Amino acid sequence: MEIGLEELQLAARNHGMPLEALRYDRTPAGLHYLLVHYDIPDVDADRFRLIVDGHVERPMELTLADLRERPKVSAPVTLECAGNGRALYEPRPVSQPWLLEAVGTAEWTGASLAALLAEAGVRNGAVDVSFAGADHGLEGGVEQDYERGLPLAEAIRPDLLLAYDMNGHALPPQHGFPLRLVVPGWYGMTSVKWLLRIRVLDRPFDGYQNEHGYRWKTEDDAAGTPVERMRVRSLMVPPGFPTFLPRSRNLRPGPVTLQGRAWSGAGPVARVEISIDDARTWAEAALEQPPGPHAWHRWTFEWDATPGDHVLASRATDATGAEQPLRPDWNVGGYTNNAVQRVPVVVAGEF
Ligand SMILES: Nc1nc2c(c(=O)[nH]1)N[C@H]1C(S)=C(S)[C@@H](COP(=O)(O)O)O[C@H]1N2
Ligand SMILES: [Mo]
Repeated sequence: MEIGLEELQLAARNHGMPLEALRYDRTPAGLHYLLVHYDIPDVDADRFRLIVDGHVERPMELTLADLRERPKVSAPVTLECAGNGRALYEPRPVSQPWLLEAVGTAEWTGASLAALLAEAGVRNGAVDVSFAGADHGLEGGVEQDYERGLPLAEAIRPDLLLAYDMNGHALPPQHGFPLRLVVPGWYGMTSVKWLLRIRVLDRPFDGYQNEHGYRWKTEDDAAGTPVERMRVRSLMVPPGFPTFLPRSRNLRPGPVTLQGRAWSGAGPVARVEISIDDARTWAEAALEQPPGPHAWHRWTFEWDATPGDHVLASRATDATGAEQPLRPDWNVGGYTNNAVQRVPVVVAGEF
């Protein structure tokens, strides 16, 4: 099935992170992947108010200045779109046709969500917290503001941020100016951009993006299970130099340092293995400490490249023992494809 114009339209708006940018600990803002369901909304920072209401003792309304006056929290956080790898499924679910590059790690700075909720006073009986953005659209036949619900137990984790800065500067419009939620460890859809309203609910959130969107299922009419934490994954900085089309990789013979990143929403990465023979045999890569508990690890692997054709691959295992599969795990929405990446290379003295 060829990529259609409707998918191209989405792909042209929502760009990935060029994989050579895996070299940076923190992805420069313009290289960070981007995913916008509807339009980038126009939010006036001077008139902006964040509403905190619902099942709380003290509803709140905060300006940006109020938020910036609160204790600052900052952390590098790896975000990945749940649809990363969708275009590699067969058949390909029709939506944003990501290959492998829907990932990035920015330094997010803002106010603690847990502290704000504590101040608002979550009442007994609360179960979910919903986060609504300023962007509006029609999706699956439902007109909606982009809104996601999160179980209360996740919302009061100490590491969730109401972020107003990305890499030390005010959020760019496309990444949620003036305020966004950042939920470390979860796929990106939970980190609501252009955040306007936080509602504490005494019943499960039943909005479209949780009930219909982002459900893992293998049958169209099944209810499925919610897509939540990022599965363990590793990616490689494309080695050598590309052929313009088809973007295959070319290398000279001799020693070369392969490098990349690995992450998991279930905790630290325990091991990265590299194969240079199309996933037949594996050898362990050197794994570095991540720049923060919710940021990717860098890995390196010394390879003495020999002339000929090779297929390189990297495979990560996280602290829970979860390992990247060799083949993708097909599902209706095209989510959570963490299959091992294959990188064909040609090694030659001359091309
Ligand atoms: N309000 C709003 N928040 C949103 C989205 C959106 O379309 N609207 N997209 C989500 C999805 S699917 C992802 S993967 C991340 C992407 O964040 P980024 O564009 O800053 O990389 O934002 C999430 N937050
Ligand atoms: Mo996403």
